[in-house]
Amino acid sequence: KPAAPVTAKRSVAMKAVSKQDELKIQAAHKAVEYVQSDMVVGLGTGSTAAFAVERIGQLLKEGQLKNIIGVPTSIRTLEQAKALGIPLATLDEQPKLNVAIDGADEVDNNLDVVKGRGGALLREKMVELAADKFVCIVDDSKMVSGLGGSKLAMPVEIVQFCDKYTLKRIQSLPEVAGCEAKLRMDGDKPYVTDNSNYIVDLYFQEPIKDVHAASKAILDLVGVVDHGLFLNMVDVCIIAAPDGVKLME
Ligand code: ABF
Repeated sequence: KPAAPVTAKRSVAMKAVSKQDELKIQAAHKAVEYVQSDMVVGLGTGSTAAFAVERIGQLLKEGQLKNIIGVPTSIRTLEQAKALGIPLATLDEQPKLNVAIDGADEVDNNLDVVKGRGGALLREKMVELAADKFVCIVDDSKMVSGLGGSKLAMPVEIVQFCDKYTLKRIQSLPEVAGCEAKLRMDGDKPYVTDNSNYIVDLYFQEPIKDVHAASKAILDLVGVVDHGLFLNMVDVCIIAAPDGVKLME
């Protein structure tokens, strides 16, 4: 008998679930349909991905999935998956994944996405690039006509050494002209990623004109580790909206 879905009333978190969380749960559960027994699965980070991790844990517990190995994209997700009893590995041990499931901050019509507002962009990109299929899960609030268009942050992970220098170099790139760059803070200290790096958040007034040029120019700067533009990476995007769940491939 198929497992009962985790609904608003039955979320493991057992907290009041908002309408938006309901959509995230729907997208997450649809994505977990791509997971079959004996698969190595990339486990994303963020509130939407957490519902997928929770679902995988539930199906494993109920015996409907067997022999899954999860590759977490952050320490947060590692801890969640561990608590759910999902067997885990690193990319060193499992360099080839069948599927990875993760959320996003912005998705455009080409299925190019911005990720990393949760700070896990580097591990997410490494894990998701190693997967045969990357399934991106979002509610419809994440859809944009051009990346950068939500006016929220596009993150860039940088080394700590001379962070102000690197921030200025990013901000003065013609490929991201007009953006405002801010060092991400955690209280009165810079936010530190799982990889002991800092994050510079870029804020755009208009969508980025050429995301491929921006991606290359940012990555070419020494001192930059990676950025939140995930281009040509998503195989399937599951978008949950009040009128139903849509798939884009
Ligand atoms: C991860 O979580 C990130 O890449 C992205 O920044 C964030 C999305 O979080 P949420 O699902 O909570 O909106 O997928």
